[in-house]
Amino acid sequence: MVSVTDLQKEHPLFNERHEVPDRVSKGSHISSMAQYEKYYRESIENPESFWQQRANELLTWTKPFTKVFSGGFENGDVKWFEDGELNVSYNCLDRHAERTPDKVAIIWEGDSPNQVEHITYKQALEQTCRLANAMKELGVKRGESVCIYLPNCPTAAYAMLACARIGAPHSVVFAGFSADSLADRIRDSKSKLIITADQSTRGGKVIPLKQAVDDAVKKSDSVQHVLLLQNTGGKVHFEKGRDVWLHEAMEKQSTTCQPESMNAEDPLFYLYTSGSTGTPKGLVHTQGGYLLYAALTHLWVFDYRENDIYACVADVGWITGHSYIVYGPLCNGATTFMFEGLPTLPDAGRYWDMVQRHKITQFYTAPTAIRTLMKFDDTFVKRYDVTSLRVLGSVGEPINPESYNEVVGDKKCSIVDTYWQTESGGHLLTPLPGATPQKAGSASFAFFGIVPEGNSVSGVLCISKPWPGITRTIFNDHERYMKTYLNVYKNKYFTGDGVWKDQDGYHWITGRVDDVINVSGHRIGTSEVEGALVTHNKCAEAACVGVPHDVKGQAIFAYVILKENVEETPELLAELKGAVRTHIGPFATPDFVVIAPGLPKTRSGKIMRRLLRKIAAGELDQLGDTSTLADPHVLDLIIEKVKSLK
Ligand code: 6R9
Repeated sequence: MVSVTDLQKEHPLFNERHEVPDRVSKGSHISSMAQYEKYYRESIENPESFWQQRANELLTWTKPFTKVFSGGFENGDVKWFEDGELNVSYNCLDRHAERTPDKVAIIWEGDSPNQVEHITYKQALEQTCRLANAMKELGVKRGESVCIYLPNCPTAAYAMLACARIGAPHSVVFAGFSADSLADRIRDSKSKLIITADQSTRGGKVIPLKQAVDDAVKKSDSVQHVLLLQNTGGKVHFEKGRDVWLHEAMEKQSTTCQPESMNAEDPLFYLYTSGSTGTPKGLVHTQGGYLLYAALTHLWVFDYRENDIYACVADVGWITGHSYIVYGPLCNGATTFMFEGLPTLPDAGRYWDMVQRHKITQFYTAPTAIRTLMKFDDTFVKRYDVTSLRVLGSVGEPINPESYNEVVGDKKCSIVDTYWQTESGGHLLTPLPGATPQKAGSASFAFFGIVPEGNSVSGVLCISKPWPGITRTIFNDHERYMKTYLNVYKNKYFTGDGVWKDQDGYHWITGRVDDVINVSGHRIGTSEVEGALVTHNKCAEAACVGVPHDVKGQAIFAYVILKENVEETPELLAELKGAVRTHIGPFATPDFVVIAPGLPKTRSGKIMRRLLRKIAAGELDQLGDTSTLADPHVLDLIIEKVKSLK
């Protein structure tokens, strides 16, 4: 087990703190540790008054709530503002369009730096209303889910907000998922409508979204209509009666649409995520608590101020895009930047070119993108003027922020290493840019209302009090919700991550303690990849583990057992990788596929992944206890095989 001393060795900067730059602290929402501590205490000792005040300051309610909080972890019946009503799209659009109609709500950049759009609050509201009306005409009713499978473009934001406007929970599926994964999600959420595009282009490559939808619809029986965005203009199959061009459907609609008054606890969206076992889970987030949590964390963690240009370069298909491209920033009336291209195109200076051109003040990305860029030379940053930046945010994996801060921030920015999950709706552990002295590699302290508890024996991270943004259930499977999150440790929410707290109270995340692999910040369940591999008719069994990777954080290492009399060939290895691409999507493709002579199993037949992980990482001196193996000889054969490949 990792000890604090090991960690100290691993992080030579464990005890070194970087003070907050004055230019960031001055005028910030939370500008000292004393202020953080005061508010934090209040949020824990008196949560009702803390959240009541924020809910009234940040949100506009159609019916005010009288009750702040009820329920708990014991029965998994957490409720926030349960008798309040509001409309999320009203909060994100109308009230800003009334006050500042011409303020830019969304800046979008496509694959090429020449593709730039500025969309004002007034325009965003009108487009959202037209789309909401079009969805109603196609028969979508309050409470019925809509699947969104779109590139990272303004239409995706309109689609989410249009769903929110009419009270239809959306299920956004990342456009990098394959037709099979899309079909699984449609089947589970029973969506009647899918909003998609003909194609998208990324790095000049065409991605056939409509084709994937056509294939997915064949495997699911709920879909009645497909609303189709003409994006590239490429030729696609068009099924009369089912498919409808989005521009035609929107053109004839009114630019106003009455927002539904929704109960705070009604579902706002489902978002599917991988766990250690079974099929992806449709996590349910609510209208009131989720929106408040996304808005408050956006405001304070990025220290958002009125004239900032805030950028999060994630994709709306992930929770980061939901909370920190769309809901948090728009609820706060911010200008939010959306990026559909690649960080390395036309060259590795793309992000910093965008920062210079748009005068971006907060920049939020995943460490993997920073690591990729740091492989290139500094001049890709240095040739641009990035002095508009105040806050550099990071999410998805631990980051060593040295290079991010020194090269990009020139030590004049604060780094916020934000630790959180799809389940949490927003940040759980994070520095506050104007207040928290940085320790490189630590997500530092709890956000307001969050009570982290490291179990001192195993070092797992649990949270002991409900917060407004927590997922309320797994769609259609509350039992699984209880089992996965709330019944693991009594009366606590279990994150699935390991953690250590140092003598100064800083938290250090040590990674997943379950069979979830984190590739470039994307969560992938080992069981899903294994399931995809065994669909190949020559694969008998598979076991996947994560191995450390310089750029991606972790890479997938797959051990495959072939059926009898099947020979290993380079073509077969390529086909096995292809099976994962087809069943999940290209981002889940294993970096290594090794045909193994067997798998190390206990006498009760459980695969000992711990051993497979050590072998994959080349840590043969750390195999530890192997006495429970049914056939210890298998281990030598696997080691021999892996060695022969290196
Ligand atoms: C927002 C998001 C969640 C998992 C989480 C943890 C890892 C996220 C991290 C981090 C270390 C950070 N993770 N942020 N690990 N430091 N700052 O990424 O959601 O896709 O659900 O992944 O990502 O393992 O449990 P999601």
